Amino acid sequence: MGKRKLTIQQQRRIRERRRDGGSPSPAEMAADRALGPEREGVVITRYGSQADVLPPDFSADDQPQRCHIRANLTDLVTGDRIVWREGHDTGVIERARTRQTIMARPDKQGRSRPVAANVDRIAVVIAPEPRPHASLIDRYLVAAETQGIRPLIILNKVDLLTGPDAGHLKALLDTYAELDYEVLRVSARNGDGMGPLFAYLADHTSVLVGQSGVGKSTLVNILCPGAAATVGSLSEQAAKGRHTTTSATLYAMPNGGRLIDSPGIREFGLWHLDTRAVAEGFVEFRPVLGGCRFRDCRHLDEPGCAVLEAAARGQIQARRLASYQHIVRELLDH
Ligand SMILES: Nc1nc2c(ncn2[C@@H]2O[C@H](COP(=O)(O)OP(=O)(O)O)[C@@H](O)[C@H]2O)c(=O)[nH]1
Ligand SMILES: [Mg+2]
Ligand SMILES: [Zn+2]
Repeated sequence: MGKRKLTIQQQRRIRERRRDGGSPSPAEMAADRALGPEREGVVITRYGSQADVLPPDFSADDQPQRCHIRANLTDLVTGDRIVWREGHDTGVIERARTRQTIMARPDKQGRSRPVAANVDRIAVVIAPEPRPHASLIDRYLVAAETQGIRPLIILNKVDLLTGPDAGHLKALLDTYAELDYEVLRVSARNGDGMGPLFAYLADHTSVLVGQSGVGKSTLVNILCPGAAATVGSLSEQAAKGRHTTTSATLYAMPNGGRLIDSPGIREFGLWHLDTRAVAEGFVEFRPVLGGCRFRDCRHLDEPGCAVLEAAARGQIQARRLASYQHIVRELLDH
């Protein structure tokens, strides 16, 4: 094979990319020759038509390669598995592998925008300060459950746990423990409980969700030594006001775990769900969901509702039912 000739495979690849199916131009052939062989990779961060890429088994010290994204791969996001080819300066992402999961948020027009792919652990972070809203926790739990992911609850800032707040918070967390949610108590400040958290996230791709100020970025920086997530509410507010699309980043934990830090993950919620999916997301509703008199029961005030009856018997916590009804009423209002 001559030095200046493309392999049949390279020619086919170039032809496939061209809308008219014509032969590759000399410039296209030259560009293709400058690229390395196809490799498996993962998207670290997306920047418009480019993305930073690393091999799937990357570690914290590896420098990502900037790659052009082929025009047909419009919705690639952080965490996506891809096939790419190294270049001198800029590489190319050729193909996307099938996703296992996708987390999305609404854009300004209310359309679903993917933000993170292949996440298989979602941790809801709360703290004594800012005070947790139980209904917000429920929202995150439901959003995770509907992805088929059993979420973990992290109580961060246990170093601040004193006085009457401690009892209030314990009662709240007990209600989740009753529902079989794993609850880990940690302090990013003094390192308490970080060992079990590391272990829980090992070999998984995780995201931390939760209110601003609970310590998500601080935790990311401890869990992933190479990360430089911005800590502090001021910078977060500044980022929010800038209206730029803040991009998610995939970081490596030393134990093989991966963590996606996404400023937009706060909006990760329920806006795209129907009432049936929300009810399914309340795990304790599941055993009775088939038992309502009406097949399309929304469990608000319908007669013969098995969920309302279970709540009346004390089988479903009143607070969780109220939370469910609040979410559904909001969805129905849209
Ligand atoms: N006392 C205490 N403060 C913490 C802890 N973790 C984070 N913080 C502080 O909480 C504030 C918000 O943290 P940040 O990571 O930006 O929260 P995020 O908005 O959830 O990303 C910062 O001032 C952190 O220093 C902790 O475990 N204990
Ligand atoms: Mg943050
Ligand atoms: Zn019902």
